[in-house]
Amino acid sequence: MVKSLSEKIISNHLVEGRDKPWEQIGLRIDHTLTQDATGTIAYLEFEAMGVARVKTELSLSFVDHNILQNDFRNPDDHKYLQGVAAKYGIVFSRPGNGICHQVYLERFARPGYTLLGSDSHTPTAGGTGMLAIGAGGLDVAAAMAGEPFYLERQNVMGIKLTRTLPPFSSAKDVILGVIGRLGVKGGVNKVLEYHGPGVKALSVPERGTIANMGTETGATTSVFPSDNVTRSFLKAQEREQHWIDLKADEGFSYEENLEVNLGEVEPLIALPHSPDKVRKVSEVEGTALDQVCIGSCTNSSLRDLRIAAELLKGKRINDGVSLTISPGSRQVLENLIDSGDLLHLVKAGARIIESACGPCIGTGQAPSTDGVSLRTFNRNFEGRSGTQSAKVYLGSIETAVASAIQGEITDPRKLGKYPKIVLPEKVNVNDNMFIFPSKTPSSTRIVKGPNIKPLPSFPSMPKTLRGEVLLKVGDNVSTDDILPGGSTILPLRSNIPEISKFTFNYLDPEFAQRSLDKGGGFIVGGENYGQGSSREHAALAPKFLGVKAIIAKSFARIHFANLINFGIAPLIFTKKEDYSNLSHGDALEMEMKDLDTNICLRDSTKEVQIPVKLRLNDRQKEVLNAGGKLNFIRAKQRRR
Ligand code: MIC
Ligand code: SF4
Repeated sequence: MVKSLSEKIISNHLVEGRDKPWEQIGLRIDHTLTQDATGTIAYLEFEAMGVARVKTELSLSFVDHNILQNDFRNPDDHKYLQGVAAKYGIVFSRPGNGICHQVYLERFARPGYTLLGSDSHTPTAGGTGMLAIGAGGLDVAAAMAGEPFYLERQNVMGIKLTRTLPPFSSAKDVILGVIGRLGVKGGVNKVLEYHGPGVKALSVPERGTIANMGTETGATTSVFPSDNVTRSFLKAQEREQHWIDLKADEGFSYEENLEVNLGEVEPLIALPHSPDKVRKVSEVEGTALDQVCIGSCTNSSLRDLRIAAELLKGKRINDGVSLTISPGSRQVLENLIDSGDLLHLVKAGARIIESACGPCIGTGQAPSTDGVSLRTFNRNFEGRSGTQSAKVYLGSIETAVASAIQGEITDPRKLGKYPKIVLPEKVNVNDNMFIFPSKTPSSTRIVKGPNIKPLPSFPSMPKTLRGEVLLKVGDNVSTDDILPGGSTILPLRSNIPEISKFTFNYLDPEFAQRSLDKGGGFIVGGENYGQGSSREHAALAPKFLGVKAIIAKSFARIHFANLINFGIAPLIFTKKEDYSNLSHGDALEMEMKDLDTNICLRDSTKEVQIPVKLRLNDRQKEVLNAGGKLNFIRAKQRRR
């Protein structure tokens, strides 16, 4: 039977469920990764599982998000993570070593393997032909403890690439085009599988850019074949032995198809405040800019920064613009130093910042009031930059450089001749910033600073849910809306009671107190509720405040799983029109006894009954009934 590339990897890792079609399947996870902003909670959860050593082939813990050290809280988290890594057999990537996805791609990604990461951009590694999926920290902790990762039925969408990119169009424009076509929820429960003759014209970092931002369609993952380009990339990283040849079988026909003629790709840009508001750069040319930021896990590879350096060589950025550059990894930085490219960037006026997430998650470099910022990043949700009134555009390296020089959004094709860069056959590899697990784990001391609070515990699901509608929101509410990032809130990621106070901080600053005062209640959402980040805090904090169920038109995949993992019922309107029948303050009641699919929600304020659905499989029901996955796993261990 002919198979797609992702199905081949699935078959090799299937521990539960049938091979095809993909129904509920359990997958063996080879590698896991965490980052510090989701990692502290994930490791507290892992510790609570009582496992002596990780059971994966390789687990990694990165520090790249909360690297500002304004007080003791972030460095305390780093220390805790380092201790956990040493004790439980996890490789620790020190702060300053780079962004998890970029570093992982360079040093660890392996064609044919599975990776589960507590960050939504984990699919970046799909650029090397592996099945890399983002999930909540608890699912990653469970994978480290040897549990399978469960996945719903997925559709495999084939994206055929033909021809080659013209000068000044790049991988970022390819994926912006795909996001523009699919929208921010067009990829939910899909695997985007790239194929066709155009694939070979893209380097692995360019494939990484495309796979990275597939997340913005809501897709579960994106995957590229592993070919000779992959082989050269791994060889340059001194890892040729990890290469295998991997592609979909000849004659495989995808359930859905999309085609991108690379030869026709033009420079594209996403307008504020959503990655799918995609236009041609030429349509918004002339928009004045205050800031240009180059970096993030989407666009900060050696390829990207060498292009930026070549284009900025001998030029000076515009007086009205601040240009920041954060290299994706220390390896990228070292190679830029070695090739002399860093000098061109510095001389042109770029502010070089640490190899980390930085401005992407709003830790530093917030734009000015009403500031307009063009970023090579992947998300531009309102307020994410740290400035509520800022307008953030997303574009390619080429567009960012042309715009930084001109001080306004500029079509990069105006820069003249496209530089030809040749990536080194062998890069400078330096693994000094990794700390490998202790050989004497029993002597490792785990230090928990005062901001690291124990995980709250929650009771099992009651038979009846009662309460008020605490908040009603519209479509595409992101996890940044539910639990924002930024340098004030991020240091509280290890402290659930404190971080909970910031739930819906910008949309409804009174939400947290109201929820506590009313003993919890319900949230009503539109389509794609919980899009964006994998942060389980967006489920954990509402749970802590007493939220019992979310009633929405549809959910984003990772957030849906996180809600179940923390014992919040994710209910879907049976008839979408009923969304307008529920109002803030309505008193609701529903029976959860058997966790049936069809549930009747009684609104005693309006005296109406609204049918809703709880679409869960048996395992998810058990988890929800137990009051969350941690209770469920603990109970399972007690039975063993
Ligand atoms: C993001 O890009 O939103 C983050 C910050 O990397 C998140 C993880 C987090 O909130 O810690 C993600 O994408 O999962
Ligand atoms: Fe970090 Fe931004 Fe990538 Fe998230 S999207 S991992 S914050 S660089």
